[in-house]
This record gives sequence, structure tokens and C-alpha cells, in this order.
Amino acid sequence: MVKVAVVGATGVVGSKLIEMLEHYEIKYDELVLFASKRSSGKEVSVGGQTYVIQELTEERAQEKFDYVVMSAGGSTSEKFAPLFEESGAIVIDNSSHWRMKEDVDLIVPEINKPKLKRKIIANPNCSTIQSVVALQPLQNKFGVKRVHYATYQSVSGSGEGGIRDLEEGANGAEPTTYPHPIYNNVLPHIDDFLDDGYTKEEKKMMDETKKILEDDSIEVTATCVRVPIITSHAVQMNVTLDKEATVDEVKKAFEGFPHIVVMDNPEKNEYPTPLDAANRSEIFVGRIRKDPTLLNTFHVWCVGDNLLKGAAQNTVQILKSLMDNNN
Ligand code: A2P
Ligand code: 11C
Repeated sequence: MVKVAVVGATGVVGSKLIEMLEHYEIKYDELVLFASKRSSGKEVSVGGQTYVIQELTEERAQEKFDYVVMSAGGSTSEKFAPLFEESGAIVIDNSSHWRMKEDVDLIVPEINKPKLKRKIIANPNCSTIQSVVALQPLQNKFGVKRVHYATYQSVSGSGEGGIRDLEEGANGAEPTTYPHPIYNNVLPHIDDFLDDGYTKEEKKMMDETKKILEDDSIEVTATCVRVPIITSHAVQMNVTLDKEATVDEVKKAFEGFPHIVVMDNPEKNEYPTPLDAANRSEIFVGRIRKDPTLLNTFHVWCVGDNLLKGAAQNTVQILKSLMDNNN
């Protein structure tokens, strides 16, 4: 009897989590869909069956679940993940709250495996996931010494509120999620500012990269930017390798890695764009070229669907591998 819960089932990522449960043919005997009180009673169809959204309460989080996937923000995860954990569930959480805790695994299944010191597993930040998928083959073949990320992130990374600011901004509405209009604009600001002038999103990319690649020696810096598109994040990566390599060798390293597609024929105007990556499970790389200003350094343009590999797909891949290992 396998009991699974989705928390945040009415959200942008939550609805993709439900799609991914179906896509990855996750087997359960009972599925419970939780959201806040506002959505209680709403109906959602999963695999042709109708489910009624339930309000998440402390009491409900103390029921016996086997697996809980959460995408309902940091404060909901902070409060409820430990309750589910204490009741015996393995929790896979999309928020930033647990990621950097020493005893919590931060997992991208192509790269690392859970050690399960605690029964909470964190799903990394979306822009981090696509970036580390692209870095891992370079780390394997050449070693990565340093990376600078410059991101171009879609508004769906901010959930419903970001999409609303873009769509309603087109009709002249004032933004409610962002401090400035995002329609017809670009904001060098994702998440809160820290005392050192970086944003939390930039700090997440810097810290999470080292934790996932299990290499504290990699120097990582980032500038994160919101752009007016709905789906897919793009990351311009400037990567310094430990060893000399040719552009062809770098391309070959990408080609042999699961879930990466090389799309790099500039003579035919072929390079990945957010529209190419939307609704696709893979991470796309292109515009691969040497940076002549730094030794052993390459530019790599990397695009991925932030709601799929960046969030719901990665979460459900983790869930599937846990379930497969339990059989
Ligand atoms: P609700 O739709 O009832 O507000 P998004 O990131 O797209 O805005 O979605 C956030 C998700 O997190 C939604 O499903 C939202 O439910 C859910 N959520 C927010 N607060 C809570 C809470 N306290 N308990 C459970 N779910 C919550
Ligand atoms: C964004 N990357 O695009 C964020 C969304 O830490 O999980 C995910 C925030 C997080 O705004």
C-alpha cells in the first residue's frame, strides 16, 4: 500500500508535478493532493480520475505517507516537511529552505545519489539544475576550475504571480510580484538582495553548484536576470577547465551525457532558445566557443524548461529512483 502526497498541487510547479507522476508512471495506491485552505474542495484530474484538493494542516501532515513531494514555498516546507518526515515519509522538497542543510541531500539524479541522513531530500533551484547538468560532463572529462553564470530566467520561476505580472503588464497593469514592470523589460534582480550586493538567487546558484558537484574548490559567481518570457531559463556559462581542451572535445563530452542535447550549428542559425526547450525533458547547449581572454575557458549557452527538469521532472525522477530502489 503506497501512499503519495503532492503539496502545492494547484501551483505552477504543482500542476507539472502531477503531469510528471503520470509521465513517469509512478505507482501508488493512494494519492492525496494538498494546497492551502483557499483551494480546498477544488477538483483536479489525474490519470482520468478526479481528485479533490485538501487543505494541508498539521494534523494531515501527521498521517502516514510513504512519499511526499512539495512545491508550496519555503515557509510551508519549513513547517510541514519535518512533520511528514516524523510520520515516516520521505519528503522531496522544491523550496530553497532545506537545500544547504548539511544533513539534507541536494539531488540531480544524473549527478548524485541520496545518502538519506534525513528523510528530506531537496530539489535544487531551477537555474542551478540545468547548469550543473551541463557542468557535470565537463567536470568528468576535464575538471571545472571556475564558472561565471549569467542567467535569463522566465517569469514562471516566480509562480502564478510572475506570469500574471507579464500577461497583465501587457495591458498596462501595475506589477504586483516584481518591483518594476517585467513586460517589455528585463530585471537584474531575482529574489531578495543580500548585504554583499548579490541576490539570494545568485547565492543559491553559487552554493548549490558546489554541493551538487561535491567540489568546494570550484569558483562560482553569478548574475541572475528576469526576462519577459513564460517558460524556460537560459544560462550563459563562462567555464574555466582544469585542463586544455578543444571545442570539439567539449562538444563530445556533452554528447555522451544523459539528458543533454547539443544544438550548435551557427552557420544554419541553430542554437537553443527558450521556445526549443519548453516542454522538453532535456537540457540544450549551444554557442560553444573558446574565450580567448582566459586560459582553458569556454562559453556555453544552456537552455532548459525551468518547470520540468528545473523542478517537477527532477523531483519525480528522484521519487522514481527511490521507489525503484525499494522494489
Ligand atoms: P493555493 O493555490 O491554495 O494558494 P505558485 O508557486 O504557483 O504560486 O503555487 C504555490 C502553491 O503552494 C499553490 O498550490 C498554493 O496553494 C500552495 N500553498 C501556498 N501556501 C500553502 C500552505 N500554507 N499550505 C499548503 N499549500 C500552500
Ligand atoms: C526563479 N529560480 O526563477 C527561481 C524559482 O529557490 O526554488 C525557484 C526558487 C527556488 O525565480
